[in-house]
Amino acid sequence: MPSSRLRLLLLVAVVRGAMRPGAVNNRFPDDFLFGAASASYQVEGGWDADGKGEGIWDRMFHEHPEFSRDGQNGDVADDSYHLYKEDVKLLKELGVNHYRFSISWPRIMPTGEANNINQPGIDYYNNLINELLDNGIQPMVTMYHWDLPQWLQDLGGWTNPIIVDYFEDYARVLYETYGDRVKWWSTFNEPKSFIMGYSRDDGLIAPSIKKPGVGDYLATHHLLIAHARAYHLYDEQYRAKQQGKVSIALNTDWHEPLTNSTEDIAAADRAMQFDFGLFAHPIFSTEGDYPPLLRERIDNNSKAEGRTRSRLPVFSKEMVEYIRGTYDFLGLNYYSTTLVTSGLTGDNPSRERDSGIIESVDPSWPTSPSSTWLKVVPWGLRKLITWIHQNYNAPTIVITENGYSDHGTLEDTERISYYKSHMTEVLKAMNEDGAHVIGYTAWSILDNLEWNSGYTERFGVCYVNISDPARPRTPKASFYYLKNVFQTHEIQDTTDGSR
Ligand code: GBE
Repeated sequence: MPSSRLRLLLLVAVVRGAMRPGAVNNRFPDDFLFGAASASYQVEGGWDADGKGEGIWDRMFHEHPEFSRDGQNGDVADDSYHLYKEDVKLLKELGVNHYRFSISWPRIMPTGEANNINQPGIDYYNNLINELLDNGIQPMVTMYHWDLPQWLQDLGGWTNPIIVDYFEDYARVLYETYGDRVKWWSTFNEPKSFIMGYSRDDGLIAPSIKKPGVGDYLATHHLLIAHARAYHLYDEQYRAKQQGKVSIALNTDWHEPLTNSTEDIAAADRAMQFDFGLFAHPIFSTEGDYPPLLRERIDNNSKAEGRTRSRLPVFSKEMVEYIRGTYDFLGLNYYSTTLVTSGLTGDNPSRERDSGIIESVDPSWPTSPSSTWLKVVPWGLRKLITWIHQNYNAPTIVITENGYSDHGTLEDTERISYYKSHMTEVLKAMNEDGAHVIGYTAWSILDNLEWNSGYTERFGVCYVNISDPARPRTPKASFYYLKNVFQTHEIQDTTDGSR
């Protein structure tokens, strides 16, 4: 029996809406949306099938096979271009509400230009969408999960302001063609990840442009405008008729101060602003524009480097207003957490150096056996959700990715623990911190091409045998575990994926 003081506190929390009455941390609301995710380059294959154009990842891996840890690339991948009906069968068996997949821009527009449409590419996504709907699954579509048409990259890709027009044309084709059936749109997946294609000094991320502290900010600037264009286009021409939602999927690690010193607390805040605020503040904050802290630091550093203008481009007042508020929900991808202290590291200049932070991990955190970066820190997800809730106007959040990698075992107990502990933290953020989370999407339905890690790092709840040209898929224990949760809306205590 709770003490009367505790009962009073609970009552206050319920009244203030900070808690769902009767909610417990192992049960999701009845209308909560469960799903699974993938991305075009990672699963489709058919890299030049039926008139598809070359994408920047095709170009990079063909020129640099050594950029892949096991020599695998997206030429065939899971062959979902041909096997999509099998994928839908698995998704149905898993019991998802939605399938989050991305459209390959060069598959439907080989050069990226809207006057150059590849009909078989258009048909492929029509078939996939119709197959999903026939099986009671909602398509949740990402417009851009990093596979830019090479033709547009040859013009500078995301560093050329003209890309914004091309992206708007692309978005128009998508709404026009699929918007009658697609009600969930994300413009971009993980800007923080793909802008590294314009900055990393190892060139491992397509298009391998090594311009740290310049190329990445330019790309950021243009993708934010492109996002807003696609949002306003929907608002002005499609929303009334199609009644869907448009947003963006952002990712970050949670950044925890290394110690509770004032300096480390400030450093952790800087890390959050550089990794997340850079993209979130212009769209989700009350004031809009880049975070003032970034404006100040990057402007100062640029001045000290003898530049006449900041490496972080400037939005006009009109543009700040144009971008601000362009969301119907916030898509959030979370995998891991880091510890942060202050210090200078990285290329000079670089976004890393501008941020003035040094990251580490706690050696006691469990690690994925196949990953260099994935430490298992479930509480980081709750802190992240709650931080977003408090800093960006309590947005409606869909967890658009969360998942765990290993070498591909079918008895994937660790993956089950990962899902279980992370879903529990989502519930705590909802029930105890009042965050508005309406959906959770597992990454990934299938083992797939994990970018530079190839198939050495596998995130699927289904195993894919890539030695077999038929690419057979086999559900892992985690598949059955998630199926149970998705069906009952209750987090099961077992870790054996009872079949
Ligand atoms: C997401 O990225 C992606 O949306 C998805 O496509 C991907 O398959 C999935 O998560 C799993 O990774 O030591 O510098 O080489 C840094 C997650 C690389 C964010 C890995 C880039 C995590 C950003 C590692 N990170 N990624 S290192």
